[in-house]
Amino acid sequence: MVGKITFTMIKPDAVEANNIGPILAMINKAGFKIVAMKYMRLTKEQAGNFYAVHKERPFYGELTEYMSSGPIVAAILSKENAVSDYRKLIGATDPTKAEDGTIRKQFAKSIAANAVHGSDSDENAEIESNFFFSQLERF
Ligand code: IDP
Ligand code: MG
Repeated sequence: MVGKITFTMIKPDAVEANNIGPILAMINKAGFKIVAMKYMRLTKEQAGNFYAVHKERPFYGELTEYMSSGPIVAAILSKENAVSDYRKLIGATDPTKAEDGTIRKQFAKSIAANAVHGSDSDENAEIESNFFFSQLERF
């Protein structure tokens, strides 16, 4: 499976703005299949564990506060070159720098509330998928 999956979250800003449906439509249209999916709210502690790699960054507190501020959709997606193709589909972290046609260009509100998460490597796609889903929850 290495190279074939990535992990995503539809973040609280996009859920609040009723953009779950349009974002899932873009994901499917780009050729990704949904392997696993759940609708849930992270505690601040869980968000802190998920983003532990960013612990030393100045925005860590803001990020974990924000990611636990409302429900999210977590999902595992599959496709050839899933990680890099999904990073292209979501666009730059800062939506003002994201290209036209990307999810963040269309739906992100700010650099923090930027609509979606996408794994940055095959290794992290595995780690992040395992953080949210058991084998029994994958199809
Ligand atoms: P990525 O989501 O594009 O991979 P990362 O650098 O891994 O970007 O940062 C993780 C998340 O932290 C971003 O998606 C965004 O929500 C938040 N973030 C990144 N940089 C900033 C910042 O400068 N201010 C506030 N939040 C930020
Ligand atoms: Mg990242």
